[in-house]
Amino acid sequence: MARRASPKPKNDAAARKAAATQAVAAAFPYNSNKPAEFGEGSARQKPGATAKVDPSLTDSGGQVLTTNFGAPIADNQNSLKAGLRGPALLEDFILREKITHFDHERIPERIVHARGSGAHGYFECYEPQTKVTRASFLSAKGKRTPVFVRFSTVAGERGSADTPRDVRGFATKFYTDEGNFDIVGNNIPVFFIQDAMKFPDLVHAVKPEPHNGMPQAASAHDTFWDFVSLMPESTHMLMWAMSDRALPRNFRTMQGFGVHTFRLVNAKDESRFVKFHWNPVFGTHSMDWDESAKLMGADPDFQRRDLWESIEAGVFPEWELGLQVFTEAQAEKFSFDVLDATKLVPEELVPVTPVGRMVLDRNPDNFFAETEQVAFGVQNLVPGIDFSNDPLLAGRIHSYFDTQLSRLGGPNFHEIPINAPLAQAHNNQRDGIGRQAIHRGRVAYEPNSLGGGCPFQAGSAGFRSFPQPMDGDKVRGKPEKFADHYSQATLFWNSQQPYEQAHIVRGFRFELTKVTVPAIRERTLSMLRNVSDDLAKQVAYGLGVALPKAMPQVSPTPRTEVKVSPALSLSARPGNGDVRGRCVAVLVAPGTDARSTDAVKAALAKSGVVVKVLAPRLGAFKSVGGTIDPDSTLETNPSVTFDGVVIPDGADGAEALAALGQALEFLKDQFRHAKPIAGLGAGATLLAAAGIEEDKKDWALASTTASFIAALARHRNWERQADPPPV
Ligand code: HDE
Repeated sequence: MARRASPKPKNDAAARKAAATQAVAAAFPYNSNKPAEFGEGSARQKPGATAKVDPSLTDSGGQVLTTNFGAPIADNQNSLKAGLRGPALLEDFILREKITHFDHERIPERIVHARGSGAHGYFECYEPQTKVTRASFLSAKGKRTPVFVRFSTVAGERGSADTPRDVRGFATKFYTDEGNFDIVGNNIPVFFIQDAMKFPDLVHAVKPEPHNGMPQAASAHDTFWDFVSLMPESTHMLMWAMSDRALPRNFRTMQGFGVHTFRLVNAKDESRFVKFHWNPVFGTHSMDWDESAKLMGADPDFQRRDLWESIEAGVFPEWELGLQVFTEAQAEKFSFDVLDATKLVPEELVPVTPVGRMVLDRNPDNFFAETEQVAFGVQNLVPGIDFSNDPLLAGRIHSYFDTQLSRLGGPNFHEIPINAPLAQAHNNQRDGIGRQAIHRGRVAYEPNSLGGGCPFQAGSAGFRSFPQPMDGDKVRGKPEKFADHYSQATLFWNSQQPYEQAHIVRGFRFELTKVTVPAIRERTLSMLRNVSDDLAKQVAYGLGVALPKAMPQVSPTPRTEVKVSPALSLSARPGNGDVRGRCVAVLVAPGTDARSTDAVKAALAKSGVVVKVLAPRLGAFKSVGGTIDPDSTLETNPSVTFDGVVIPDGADGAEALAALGQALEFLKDQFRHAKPIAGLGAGATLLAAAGIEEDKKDWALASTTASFIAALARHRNWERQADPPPV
């Protein structure tokens, strides 16, 4: 049918239409079709010398808006309609493309470790480790390898908070010149279970209960404790999970562990066992439970923010990679089985040798593209590193690749830029959803003559599995030493400082109080009796129950060659005294001495501390000795987000703050959470108003800026804490 010419509009209708079009344009002044003068992101695309450079980095600075297929878009505000007030048209491919893409923006979250944050950086080898491994990234002094690290909680969903009581994931991808090597570790060196067969049960037990979807990101509920109290092998891990290890202050002051025993293989094909350790240069630093609970409301992104802001501020998180290397003959003699992931190798038996350092110096450009799409896998090995027969590890070798097939939508996720190896991959795998590589030529098989035999096998330079001799029947079962569930739990308990033991007791008490079924509490207590009667008694007292009989044991004789291992206490790693990146509040009010405020700000800033001056309200005010211009308010900045607090001199300022409940609460929390507090001159009177008594033995109650900074370097004075807290 011939297209009918539209009737010429009457003059008054045409004028109305033009006016309406103008009105629409005026409502969207930013609807410009001029190129932008600058583009966000361009300043951030400065990968460090050793950082992995992604060829697909996209910067829209100065670019025109287009469809996904490159057609320039004239109007990004209005859908196509039949008349200004008429129906939208199906023909609007621009609208449909935009909405369709939006509809599919989410991918499934990780079944565990859903909430995480990552950063780029590099690993630098100290000395060649060629005696024990032929891994290329450990082969030369000063050799740098780009890395991407993702830290995570385990139980919470992607939108949950950063600071629940939980294990933290610590996954590192090394983009080595021989392919990617991943250490997919945790911040605790042991695990809940010994065999991958139990992993889905463990995760189902800890996740929100299926009938009501609660609680989020918490192990303090019946199903978790029901499961673990029926699985005595989890006792050792429970000791760690109830300790301050599960409450790290931030990622950069957390240890990391490969957990399983792996193998190192050298060029002569000699093999040794190895355990991987990450030790933070800033030292270890954990939180109080009350503090972490308050932080979940005050700033659910607390640890993510700390990582991001530290890197932006140039305070680069740093760890040393340490190896515990031992032979198979040594392992035979240990009282425990090195294939059992509920056991660690005490450092007294095998010392940790530092072999390199890792520095995180660049934030991701795009959270989804990098942190969300990164796919770690224990199966990503390079020549010179191999598996042990740990049955938990065996399940993981399958699980990571498998889960990523569905999470990232198909078998080509290795081509997503954050996952792609530095060196180009060459093999005869082809096609599949989302294929990026354009393979040239007609050969996709091996052997071939048409392609000159390429790509060809690497032979002895390639990855070769260590030819470990095998014997034994095909069975489902466990080796004998796996049956000792308590010796190392007791070793952990005996290696803690008294305040750490008190925190463990409180952890168990808190979680088991939330458990509603008395039999589950009782079963857990009977397990704890096998660790320490002292521990079990203290927990039972808090729960108001009598001590049950100890749980029967398969191997009741404690087996351990080490009675106390100081390295198991967080106090073993105070750090290097560096206070850079620590956050300190300076509380002021009209009457606070402006000179004292300026002096303390300057001294803290000089040490690299992030200072925030907090007042009852915003706006500069005239005070004693000058003007004070606060950075923010007490109302907006809860105490838990700071590492310490200073009250500058000035009697009237202290008095004004003492009349303010927020200021008193602020100080009480700082005190309760064992943080450094300084009352300078008359500022000290505010401490008394908050019920904080002068105590000469409390080294973290400072009266000068210098002693405050020294206390900050020591993190916290846990000795100060009383149970129940006095304030
Ligand atoms: Fe994982 N684990 N895991 N895990 N795990 C996953 O992989 C699994 C275990 C760890 O930031 C999943 O890509 C099984 C121990 C980290 O992306 C999944 C078993 C340790 C991360 C998986 C374990 C870990 C994961 C979920 C028992 C410490 C986050 C999404 C056999 C050594 C990595 C994914 C990241 C993630 C399986 C036990 C560490 C389902 C089957 C032990 C740090 O594949």
